[in-house]
Amino acid sequence: MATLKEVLAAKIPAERQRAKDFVKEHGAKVIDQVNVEQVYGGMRGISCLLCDTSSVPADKGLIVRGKPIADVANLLPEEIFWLLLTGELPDAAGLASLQADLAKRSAVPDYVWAVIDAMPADTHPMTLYNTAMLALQNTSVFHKRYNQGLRKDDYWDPTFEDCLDIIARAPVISAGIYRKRFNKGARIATAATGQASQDWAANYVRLLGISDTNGEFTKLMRLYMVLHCDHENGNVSAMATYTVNSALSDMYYSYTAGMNGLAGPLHGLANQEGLNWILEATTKFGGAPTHDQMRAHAAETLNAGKVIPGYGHGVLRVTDPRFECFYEFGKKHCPNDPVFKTVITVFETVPDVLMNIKKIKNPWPNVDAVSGSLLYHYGLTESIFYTVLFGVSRALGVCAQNVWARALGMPLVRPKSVTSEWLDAAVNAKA
Ligand code: AMX
Repeated sequence: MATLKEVLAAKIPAERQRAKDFVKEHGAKVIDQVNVEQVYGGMRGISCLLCDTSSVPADKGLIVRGKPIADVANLLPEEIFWLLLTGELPDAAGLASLQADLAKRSAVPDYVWAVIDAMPADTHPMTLYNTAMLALQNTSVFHKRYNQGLRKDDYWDPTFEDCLDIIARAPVISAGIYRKRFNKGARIATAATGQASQDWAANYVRLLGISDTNGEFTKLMRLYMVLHCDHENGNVSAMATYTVNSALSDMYYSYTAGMNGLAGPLHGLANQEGLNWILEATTKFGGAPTHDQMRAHAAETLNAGKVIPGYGHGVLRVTDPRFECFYEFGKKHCPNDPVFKTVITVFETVPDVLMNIKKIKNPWPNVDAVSGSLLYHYGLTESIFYTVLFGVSRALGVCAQNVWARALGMPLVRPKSVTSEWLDAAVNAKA
């Protein structure tokens, strides 16, 4: 049986050589161009980042290492992490070794809890989560080994070590935050070393302390952790992580940089906002709204100059397949839940409303339009915690991306900015 690290290590030399040869042979070939609109438009659509862990074609949505997300949605998040990193799935022994390794690494030092305890009780869970993660920076293997003198070819190795520590500790930290922030009682102890009988997401459910008598919530959490794992490299959290890591800031600095971006309402916070927007409608109309009431609710939001959370996307131009996976789960397990029923009503009305607004490029739902309703159904009702769950899952993707970035020796990210004056001159020169 080969461990994840051994499988990965075996792949790196060939990939490194391939990248080197590719740049040598094709380095000067033009693959894309930049127009003025893109400079003013968040660099939308410029193909200029390498990411092999996943891709997001506008008409298909998330593809993980060549596999459409719906085809791998029933796998465990640890299997997906293995896939993201190696392009392969683990055998049973490999998976068990990864689960045992994660369990072994999951201890969180006491001082981290003291930091959390010192923060104001009403702090947003994302701030608590990021602070705790950043507080762990002094445990970074990369930081330590870099200071001792590390060859560039070896950067990936301590980055991998930090990534596994982050993934192992993320559920423990976030569950501890959940229990404290929402007065759920004392933190639940992690499994003793060597007793890792549970998978990563099932263990997370146990640590959160949410009752799951029929196992459905655990199924949902496994799915949740898979669906949010990665979304290529151009999104705010992945690109922020990648940019910071390119400066050889270790993964604690890098991952938390990305998570600060995930905390924005146009990105990961949309799952919190999405549920709240639906609950607002049910409160306003005294129950599950009718289609007409939902259209009125949408119009009111838009007229107030706000966005409809969970709808639209920077890249996608179809319904997000991650939405579809959750939607199927809801239809199977909680079709009569009033909040989930409202998600259905929104799906049946809002795209038409948005289609009538010319500037909106994608009227279809993204993952954040539905995820909250399912968590809510199983008793995880504190919507301000939802982005933390997203962040725990996203650790899988950004970790895999940056282990590979260091393995390939990707340099410091440093695009060129231009002044308005320069742009003016460039446009006039073309004219
Ligand atoms: N409701 C209202 N207006 C919307 C909208 C929505 N759901 N989606 C896009 N628009 C507006 C934009 O705000 C923009 O208006 P502006 O020109 O006045 O600023 C205009 O339509 C054009 O936007 P776009 O090109 O279609 O999208 P974008 O690439 O600029 O933005 C996104 C993408 C996701 C930020 C946007 O669709 C949005 O704000 N959606 C709601 C928030 C959301 O669901 N975010 C989660 C995305 C997925 C994720 O990261 N988790």
